[in-house]
Amino acid sequence: MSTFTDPKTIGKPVRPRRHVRTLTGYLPETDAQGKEKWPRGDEKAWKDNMRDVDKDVPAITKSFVSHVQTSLARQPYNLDTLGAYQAAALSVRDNLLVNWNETALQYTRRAPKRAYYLSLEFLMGRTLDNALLNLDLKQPYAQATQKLGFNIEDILEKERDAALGNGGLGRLAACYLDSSASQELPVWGYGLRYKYGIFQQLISPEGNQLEAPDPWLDNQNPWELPRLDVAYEVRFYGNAERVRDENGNTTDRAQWTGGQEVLAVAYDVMIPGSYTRTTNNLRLWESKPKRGFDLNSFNAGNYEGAVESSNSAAAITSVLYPNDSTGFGKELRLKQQYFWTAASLADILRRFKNIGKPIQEFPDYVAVQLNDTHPTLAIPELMRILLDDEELPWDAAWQIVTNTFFYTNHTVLPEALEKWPVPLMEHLLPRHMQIIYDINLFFLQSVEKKFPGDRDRLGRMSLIEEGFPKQVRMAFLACIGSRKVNGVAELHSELVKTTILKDFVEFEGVSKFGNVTNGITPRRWLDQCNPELSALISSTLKVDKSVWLKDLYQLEKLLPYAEDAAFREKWAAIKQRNKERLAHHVETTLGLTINTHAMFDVQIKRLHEYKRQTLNILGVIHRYLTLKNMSKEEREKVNPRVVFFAGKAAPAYYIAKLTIRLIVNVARIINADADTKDLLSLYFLPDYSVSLAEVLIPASDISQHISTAGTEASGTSNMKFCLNGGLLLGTVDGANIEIAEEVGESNVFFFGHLTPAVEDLRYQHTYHPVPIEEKCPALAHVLNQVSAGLFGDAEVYEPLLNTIRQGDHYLLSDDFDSYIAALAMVDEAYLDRTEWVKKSIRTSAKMGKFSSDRAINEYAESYWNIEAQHIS
Ligand code: 26V
Repeated sequence: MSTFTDPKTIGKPVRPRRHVRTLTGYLPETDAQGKEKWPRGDEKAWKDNMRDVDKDVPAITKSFVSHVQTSLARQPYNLDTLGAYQAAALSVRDNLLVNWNETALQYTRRAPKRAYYLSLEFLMGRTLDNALLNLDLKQPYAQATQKLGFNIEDILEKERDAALGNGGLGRLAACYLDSSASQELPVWGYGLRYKYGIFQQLISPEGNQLEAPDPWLDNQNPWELPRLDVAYEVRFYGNAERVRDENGNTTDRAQWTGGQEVLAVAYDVMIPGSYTRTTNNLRLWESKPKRGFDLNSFNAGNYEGAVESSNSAAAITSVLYPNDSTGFGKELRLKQQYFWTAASLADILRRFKNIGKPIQEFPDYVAVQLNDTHPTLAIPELMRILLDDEELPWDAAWQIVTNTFFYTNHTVLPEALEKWPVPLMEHLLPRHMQIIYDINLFFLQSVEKKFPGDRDRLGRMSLIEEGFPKQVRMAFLACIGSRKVNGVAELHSELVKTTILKDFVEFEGVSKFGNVTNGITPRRWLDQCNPELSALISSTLKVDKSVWLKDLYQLEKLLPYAEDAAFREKWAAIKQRNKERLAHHVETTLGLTINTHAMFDVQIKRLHEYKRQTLNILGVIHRYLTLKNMSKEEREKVNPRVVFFAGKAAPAYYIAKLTIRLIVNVARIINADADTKDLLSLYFLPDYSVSLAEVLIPASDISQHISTAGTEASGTSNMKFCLNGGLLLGTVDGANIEIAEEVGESNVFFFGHLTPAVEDLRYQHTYHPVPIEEKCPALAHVLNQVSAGLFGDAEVYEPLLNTIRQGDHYLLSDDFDSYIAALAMVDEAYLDRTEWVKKSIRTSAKMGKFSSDRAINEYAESYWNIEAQHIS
């Protein structure tokens, strides 16, 4: 397709064609009788030469060398490890393609109901190791590359993370894709192909976070397949004019014309299942100008104007928004959301139409999962297509829409609920704003019918929040436009029903609202990141990992081995080697030496006030001050501890950035204090990523999940640590609660106030504040030491400390004493190493529930109504 304007059409109105190219490749061509024309030519010539998956070392070696020679155009003598990574990746990709093509073909032939996971974020991390393990090809690839002079682990280290996400929400999407393929479910992901993923975090000499762009595509990406033949036009701005009927009255339909049109081009990423042929697809959209060049402007001598449209179109998918904090109100972010939902729906609709069923049956073939409210525009977009293009009556269209979508909520924090200014929506998406007003009108009429005269309720439930400007409440739109709504852990799902969507539960009935507790893929988060533990489990259970990795409840059979001293010794030795692996990593990347005989205490997650990294660092300071006051004899009884932090702060989140600065500077002081450094040291590891998590998690003795009760929807790293035999120190929040239910409260360290107390405590802070000195002297002392400049920059930290002294919205002063007591209990428990290792084994053994296979099967059965498709 030419990206240049055809001079003949300049200035002429062109009826927009949404779908630029039809993807013929997916549907086998048929003759007049409907019989498939395949194969063309000599069937034997095809079949004899079709590639299969390479399984043995000679075939793999041949494919590797052939990619070095041809795809990479390199000579063996100058091939470096990066080149070896590229050759290995291309060779693995060939294998994936065989399965991916077969999967697509069989789905097309069988036409089962499919589910689509719409997520603005997919935090995939690295692919090569995961693909090798899922294909069961790691051993032969290690052998083949070894023979050619490379170490497979060095090769794997060369890959850059695909970091197209901020945190838990994006990593969850990646785990769900792995589980969908592993469970042989016909599920595709749809997202955006950002040129820059989450920023790289640097730490300045003062301890400030600095951000640098993440040019992850610079070295080419062997894992994506550009599909230049799959492209859709997406419109922004312009005018929406209501269509009138023969009597001149306005109808539900409209024509949307003018404005800016850009192209969405598909890039496909193969998602291999574990020990199955099923290889699903993640389709990422890139924005391109519809016309690369405006010939009119160019001819008029306006070169800059001529390229402008191409710049603004390309900008849409240039960068991932790094905020899981703000970002609402930013036109480019809203453009991303519409660009992606419009292209994805057009693609889904085209695939549905290829089946040849009437549009009314759309929900029988398609389920669309909305990962948070980011893709909520898919609801008015599908309405627009059904009303304006398909010319369905309103009720029929709404019936289809509300049977197609499912909405997952990932936070109840009021400040995190997405709202878009009405003037911005009217400007950018005039037709969608009309539709939203219409949805709201019909919806509020039905509310009025059920609750006559309840004006407060209408105001509370309106999709439009009054104010200057008015705003569209996306969570409400997602809720009423979906078949079902779910939260991501039991407590969180209850909070969704009793707080933000309470009125909607009263109106629509409670059965629409459910829970699917999050999960994690044990392939990446145990087998890949902790191969020794995986091998020990297989040999102990005498079950091949291909079995227990896909039936994680089998880990329960480890329980009796907690009583077996020889097994405990092996278990503990693996933990020790993982600690050494982490220490080695820190030594080689940061040049720091770590005491691997200490307890490793880890908190790694996005920096957020509600996650309370501040509570942790203040606890570290408290420990330091306590140690300083001890006699030599007293110190000898103390359990050495190394505390690790890692995580990024949103670039504009001032308080979160100050917390990082405090951590870095506390580390500087205490790591240099000869009195205490053997007993307490502290590291902030910069640039947290999926790959760094894979090294940190298996090395942890204890990890911290210490959000203010009721604020962390689920958490998923808590599950990863526990699966790897780390114990959990946490509040009674999110999935911590369900972890404790599984492993037993005696195996976790809980502290802090419970969710029902939080509201009252906040009320007290606001209306009856008690000075910190009175309420929590230990905390007051710590704060005063920071204020006095013990860690330098006395005045710099005041805004951070004042969040606690004034208002204390996240209740640090209420939970500090019980937090310190819980840390003391951890110390005491660690002294009895035998008992500790038993707890570690029991914890890991009870993690079956938290496999993302369990979670994805719940979505498949209770939400999407899709079935597994075995690919032969
Ligand atoms: C956004 C905001 C914006 C304003 C400030 C506070 C705040 C807090 C969180 C967010 C992110 C909302 C969506 C999200 O990422 N939720 C995370 O989803 C994970 C997967 O379900 C879950 O494990 C985490 O607990 C939840 O925070």
